[in-house]
Amino acid sequence: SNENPSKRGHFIVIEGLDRSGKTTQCQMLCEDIGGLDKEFKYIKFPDRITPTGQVINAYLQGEAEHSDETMHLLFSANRWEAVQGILRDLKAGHTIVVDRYAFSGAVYSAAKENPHLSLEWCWNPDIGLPQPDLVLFLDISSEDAAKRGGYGEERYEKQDMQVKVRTLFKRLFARLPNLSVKVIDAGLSMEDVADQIWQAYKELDEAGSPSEELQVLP
Ligand code: NYM
Repeated sequence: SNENPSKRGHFIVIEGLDRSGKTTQCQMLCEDIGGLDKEFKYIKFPDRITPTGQVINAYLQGEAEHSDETMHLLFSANRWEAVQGILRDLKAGHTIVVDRYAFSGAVYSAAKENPHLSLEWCWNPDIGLPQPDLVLFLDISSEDAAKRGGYGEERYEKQDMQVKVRTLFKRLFARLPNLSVKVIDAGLSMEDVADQIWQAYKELDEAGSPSEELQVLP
């Protein structure tokens, strides 16, 4: 139970390419946090349930066509509509583990063959979203990711796209020097990746509670 209920929860994001093991690692991290008797919430973007999420889901599954710009802004809106809930939960002392966030949002769109979608343009609509206390980037080469039973059938799940996405993730993180990013080799075993994530979580937790006032994405 929470020793000091006035302290806000941690805001943790797990990012990575498709097939990097993000979702499994989010689940393992949540279980471990729950095992410490701490309250947590798991969020995944895109949230395919909301009205924007349903449009996104149809698009990803190839059932609907929309312009690249429209889709980009819908992915961003899908995060903006979650902000109040995130702030409320953090304030209530719950740690939030997020599966993909604004970083995926910027790099997947910027990886498209569309000169209008520069990394800068793609980052802009997410400026002002709550900034995570910690980003865990599960880094895996697209070759190793592809070996894991191959990509799925959704849009973007192609090797040439994944190569660009990986490069863009690194470029984006380099542009955000005040963001706490930990790069984890996702080519390691599931247990080893989970250990490194747990280590990073404990460092964050032991560093004392994060500043009460959440920063926003610059
Ligand atoms: N994706 C995800 C984007 O293109 N923009 C975004 O803002 C987000 C959050 O959606 N291939 C892409 C990355 C994935 C796809 O994500 C679905 P997931 O985690 O496979 O459900």
